[in-house]
Formats: sequence, structure tokens, C-alpha cells
Amino acid sequence: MTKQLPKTDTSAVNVADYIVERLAAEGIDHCFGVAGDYVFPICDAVDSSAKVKWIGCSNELNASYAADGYARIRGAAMLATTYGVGELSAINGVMGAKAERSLVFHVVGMPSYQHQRLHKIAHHTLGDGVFGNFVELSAGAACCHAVINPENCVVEMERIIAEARRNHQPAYIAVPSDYALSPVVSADVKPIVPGSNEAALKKAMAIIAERINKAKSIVAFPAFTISRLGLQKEAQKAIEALGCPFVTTLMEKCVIGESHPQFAGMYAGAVSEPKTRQIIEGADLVLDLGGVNLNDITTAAYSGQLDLSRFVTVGLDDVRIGDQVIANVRLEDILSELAKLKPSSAPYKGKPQGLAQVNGRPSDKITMAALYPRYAAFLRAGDTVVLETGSSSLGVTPTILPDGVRVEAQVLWGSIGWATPAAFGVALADPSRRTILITGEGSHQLTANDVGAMGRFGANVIVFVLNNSGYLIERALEENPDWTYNDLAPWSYAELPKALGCANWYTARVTTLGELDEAMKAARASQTGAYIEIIGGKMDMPPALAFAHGQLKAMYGDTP
Ligand SMILES: Cc1ncc(C[n+]2csc(CCOP(=O)(O)OP(=O)(O)O)c2C)c(N)n1
Ligand SMILES: [Mg+2]
Repeated sequence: MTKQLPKTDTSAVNVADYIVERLAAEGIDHCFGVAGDYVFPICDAVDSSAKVKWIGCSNELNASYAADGYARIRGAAMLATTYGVGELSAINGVMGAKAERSLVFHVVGMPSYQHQRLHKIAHHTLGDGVFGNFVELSAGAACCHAVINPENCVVEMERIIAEARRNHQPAYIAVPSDYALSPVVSADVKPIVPGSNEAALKKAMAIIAERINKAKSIVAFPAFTISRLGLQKEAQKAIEALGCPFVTTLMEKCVIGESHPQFAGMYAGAVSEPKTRQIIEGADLVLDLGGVNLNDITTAAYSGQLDLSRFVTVGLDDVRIGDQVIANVRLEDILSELAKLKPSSAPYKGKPQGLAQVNGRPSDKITMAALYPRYAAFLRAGDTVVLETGSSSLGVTPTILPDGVRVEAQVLWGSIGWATPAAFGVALADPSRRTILITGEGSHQLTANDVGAMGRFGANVIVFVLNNSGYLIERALEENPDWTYNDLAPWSYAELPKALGCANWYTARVTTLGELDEAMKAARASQTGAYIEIIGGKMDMPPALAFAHGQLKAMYGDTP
């Protein structure tokens, strides 16, 4: 697709309008943020744009999480915050997007060039007349940055967009408020589209093909970056052409349908099914497609035995085989080359696992053993599930889910509160799918105010809040579960949507399985958003969390 750059040949186009139009050309039609005087020109440009809609959030942290959720679905998102106070509040969310490779363009309005030049003492500064104090902080949460002026605007926007696309990570764009309103100086540029160097691609494929031919057993290991880049179909085609089994970690939950005959299960070190573990740990060749992240969570406290010398790692922009690195090779190009291969034998055929049996009687209290199979039965093709860090994600990820369900979670960065605004961003990014938020109540307390934004902007999310009287995951990760810092203010969660302006949402507070089943039915039928508070046991945890409870030394290291 050729991108249409905004016109710059009339003096009517100012820097702010240009930036908004240029980001719109990247497929962005919503801008998350919080207004402020230094960023007014950007806000005005969004509000008067026919292409990009302003989505005001309760605070900048929420806005950054929402932008991350949006970017995961649409490939890129726009976030606008004001100087200092706004951008610093957004940093955790933008840094999370960097860690998890989600492309957020963070546009920040700075004090005017004139005031910067005069070293004025201005609000939102340290009172020192210095205006560069925060650029480096915000830039640290991005893979590239630019401070824009009318002369560099057109060229810098192309550089920034290309670099952010190459790394698939956030970009930071700072714009002094007077420059934002100045006419842009035109420049003769073309969009830079990341692509492979042909010779490098050939070389990489020759080495990969040789490794494939020599290997007695191959397994594909698609990475979370496959979904960030929207390459799910391409990865599936490549894996089908290879004919080998594929395994995922919980960061890639449902990246390819779990009923696919080549799916060999979820790998999580020692808590994997023995067959899954044997397939990946015993393989001669592990084709890592996208750069899997083998962290403490995905490996269940480093409990597996993966031999990295058997890995071929296809990164976003390079291929690594042992000590050899072939640069300038794009993941999408390797996938399409792999898709041309002809398997030498019949494809692997695993035994697809069915959905877990729904259990328990209607009058029973809600246990975790009964809750997670119910989620699997509730979810259907066309749903996007946003999972919060906490016991819920450790309960949902090992549960087989129906094909066509998409799952988004922030496994590596793991900042609680992420999932509520992220679900909002996901819902706005693709209203043709139903967005389901599954969160614990402790995490929800950090960012629940943007349930109000869901109502305001018609994002019809179905929200499940597990209320288990505190931070269960933390109780499980400590010797003593009863520290008071794991307790919470006992909110009336099911009353939040009404208080936050979601007047006609379906809401329920459920304590028995019968009530839960009814509420799930009503939520599914609801034409608006729905919000279900589920009362769970204070120490009732899914098996994966119970396992972690027994592995504290491996998780955190021994006591000194
Ligand atoms: C921003 C941030 N602060 C603190 C933590 C530490 N933390 C991880 S999980 C968690 C508690 C989650 O509790 P809840 O959402 O109620 O889920 P539960 O495990 O109880 O189901 C906390 C405080 C974190 N990951 N991120
Ligand atoms: Mg909790």
C-alpha cells in the first residue's frame, strides 16, 4: 500500500496539523490523551481533523495503556500528553509498550521555543529555566525521538516513523507550542518502508533451509511479535509449510488457533504437559519466529531445559544462528519464504485438546476450578480477551480457548492496572469484535476510572472483575499470605459503571455458579457494556499459581 503524505505546499498547513495527518496515514484514527496548555495545538489539530478523533482519558497513564491496547490491534497508536506532568505520568505505559513491542507515537507539547530561548521560569518545569529535563526521560521509553521544528518536521516524521516501524516500539515526538502553530516547511521525502536486503534474505534462507534438512526433529516457536505485527496468518502458513509441531508460551496465547492439528501445547518449563516439553526441549531445531521472550513467567521460574544452541531466531530485523547474525532481514519476508517450502514428510498431527468440562452446581460458591472452564465455554470466535497480570492470567492462559479468540496480555512488563484501559483501546481499535476484560480487583483499582471512558465512547466491553479480597498473586508469592499490604479498600465494584456514567450497562455481583452463569448469558446478550463482579475465595488460586508458590527460590533467588 502506498502511503499518501500530507500536502505541505500551502502555508495553511501547520506543524501540528501535519503531524496528525501524517500519523493518520499510518492507519491511526483515534488519539488517546489528556489535554494541557502546551499540547493545545496538537489537541486542536486532532479535534479539527476529519480523520483522527480525540479520546480523552482520566489520566495519562490510562491513556498510554489504552494506546498500547489500540496499537496491538491496529499496528500503531497515537498518544498526546502535555509537557512534564503529563508525559511523565505516561512513562510507565509507554515503557511497557517498548518492552512488549507495541508501537505508540507519543506526541508531547512543550513550552514555546520563544520561552525556551529566554529561559523563562514556567509551570510544569523545575523552575530552573531548563527545558530539556524531560526529553531524555520520555525518549528513554521510546526507540527513537525528535524535537520538532517547522524545518525538520517533514523529514523527522519520516525518520521517526520508519525507525519505530523497524523496531516496532514507541516513538517520542516533542513539539514546542509555537512551532506547532507555524507553517511546515515542505521537503521532498518519500515514506521509508522497512524491507529486507535481498542478498541477506537469500543467505539467511539458505542457512535455515540447510538446518531444516539436517534436523531430525523441528519445532516452530512463534513469538508474541507475530501478533504485534499482525502476521498471524503469515506465521500459520509458514508453520503449515514446515509441517512441524508448534508450541507457544503464555505470551502467545491463541496466536494461532489452539485446535490447529500442529499445535503441540503451551510451553512453560516444568509445568508444561510432558509431551509438549519433550517436543521442544528434545528438538534438533527450534525455529523461533519473532524472538520469543524466555523470562521468569514464560518459563515458570526458569524451570525448563531449552538448549539455545539449537535455536534459529528470526528477529524483526535479523536472523541469529548461534554466534552468526544476519542483519537487514525482516520477519515477514522470512515467513513468506518459509511458506514456500514443501514438507518432506506428512505434517505433524497432535491430539487437539477439547475445552475443559464446565463443573459445579448452581448453588455452589465460585471456585477457581469452576471459573476458568466457564470462561472457556463463554468465549467464542470474534472475542478479544484482555488479561490482567495476577491470578486471573495464570488461570486463563493454561485453559484451552476456542479458535478465533484473540488474547492480549502484558506478560513481560506486568504493570497492574494495564488491562482496564488496554481493553478500552482494544475495543475502539476494532468494534467488529467483542472485547472481554478479565481482571483482578486489586489491579482494577489502579485504573478503573476509565470504565467511564468506555461508556462515554461507546466501547461495549464485557468486564469480569475477580474480587478475592486483595492481591492473591502476592499472597501466593510470599511465605506469609497475610501481610496487610495485600489487603484492599472494599469497593462496591458492581456499582462503578453507574457512578462512572455508564448508565445503561448490564451489571451484576455474583457469588454462586448459578448467578455467574446467568450473568454471563445476560452480558453476552447486552447491546451495551457489561460488568460482572465475581466473588472468589481469598486463597483460592489456579494451579499455575500454586506451582509458583512452591518455587519462590527459583523465582527470586536464594535468601542471602
Ligand atoms: C504497577 C504495579 N504495581 C505493583 C505490582 C505488583 N503486583 C503484581 S500483581 C499484584 C496484585 C494483583 O491483585 P489482583 O488484581 O487483585 O489479582 P489477584 O491475584 O488477586 O487475582 C501486585 C500488587 C505490579 N505488577 N505493577
Ligand atoms: Mg485480587
